[in-house]
Amino acid sequence: MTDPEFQENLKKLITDHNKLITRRNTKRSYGYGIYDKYEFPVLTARHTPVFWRYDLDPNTDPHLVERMGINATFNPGAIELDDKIYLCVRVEGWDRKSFFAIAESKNGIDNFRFWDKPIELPQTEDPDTNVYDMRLVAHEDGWIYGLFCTERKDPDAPPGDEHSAVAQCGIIRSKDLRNWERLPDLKTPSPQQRNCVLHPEFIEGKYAIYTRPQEGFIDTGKGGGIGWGLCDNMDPAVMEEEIIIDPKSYHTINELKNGQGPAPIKTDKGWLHLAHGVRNTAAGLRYVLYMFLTDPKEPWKMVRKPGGYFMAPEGQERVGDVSNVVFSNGWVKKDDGTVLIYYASSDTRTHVAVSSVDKLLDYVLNTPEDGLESAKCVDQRVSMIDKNLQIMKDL
Ligand code: M1P
Repeated sequence: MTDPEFQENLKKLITDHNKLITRRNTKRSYGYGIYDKYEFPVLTARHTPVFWRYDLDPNTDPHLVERMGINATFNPGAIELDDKIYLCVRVEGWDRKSFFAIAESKNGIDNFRFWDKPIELPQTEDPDTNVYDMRLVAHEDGWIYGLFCTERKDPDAPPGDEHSAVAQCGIIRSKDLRNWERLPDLKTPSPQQRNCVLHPEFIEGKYAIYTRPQEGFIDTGKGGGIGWGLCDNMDPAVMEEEIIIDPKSYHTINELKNGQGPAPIKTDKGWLHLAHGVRNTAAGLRYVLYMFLTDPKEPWKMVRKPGGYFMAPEGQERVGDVSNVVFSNGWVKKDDGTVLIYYASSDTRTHVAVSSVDKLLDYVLNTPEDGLESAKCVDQRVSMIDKNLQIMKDL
């Protein structure tokens, strides 16, 4: 005979969860004219199914405690298939291990629902300790690829060092997001890699991959910028040469390191890129998003890069497990030119911001480039102020 209190609590858990995942999302703010943010995060730890977290058997979980809690749902890869938006979410358990799970929604703004089970990621001979930050790409070869970061303990870490790891780019591919084939990890000239992203088209008949080389696990050393290289195949993917297409740079939003976000969007003016830039502060690292445009035929060549950030954490976004962070590795361009930008705040939750290719191109092409010196930045501002004062006089 089941305890009535258990039944009551279980019913409440399920009702509350349903209410949360079916809640309507509404536009929140005037996002500086470039994008609209939304009132609620599209995914939080509480959006994960109740049956992922609780053991619903009253014999083994009589007090209905959360047996295997979820800590965060963030940094999703994104793709549109058959008129639905799918996010491949970095889900992190209370045990600090991340894994991937697919959540789907019809409008991409609300009503995201996780599939019943997380992805059971096939392993290579060298098991992953932790996996995160999937970039989903429908490549012109017909496969959907997922490039992600795989982390394993550094075999050369001195005794007592339980922190150092080796980060590399893991690769999976699928036709339906359900059945995944694991390929060997990407090989590059760099000892460590994070933020690797497959370019959606062949370049010179080869696979092209954005990288983020780094010398150590934390310290990027001479690396730390957005890299680029070509591979003959994906199975295995071997990159002989790697160049830096967007380096880190002194006293900018990416002076410590940066990384490609999702795969770039193709436009008639070139490839639109979203990336993250990191700087150090007395309060710790600050992650913001920025954009740039590269050449339509030679996507490794920078065409234009506005100065400063495109998006920074605001309000509740500033607080979380790793505060003062916004990060994006997923966006979707719809047929009508709308762009759904999925970004996570403070390594805790996932949000959506909505823009369009036209607005993003306007932002990238017409926002002043970084003046790199205060006086030059004042010049840029004063020239706009002068123009505006004239306009205001004529009003
Ligand atoms: O904690 C902030 C981010 O840190 C890493 O990004 P990067 O490799 O550029 O430093 C990643 O672990 C990312 O998942 C995380 O959001």
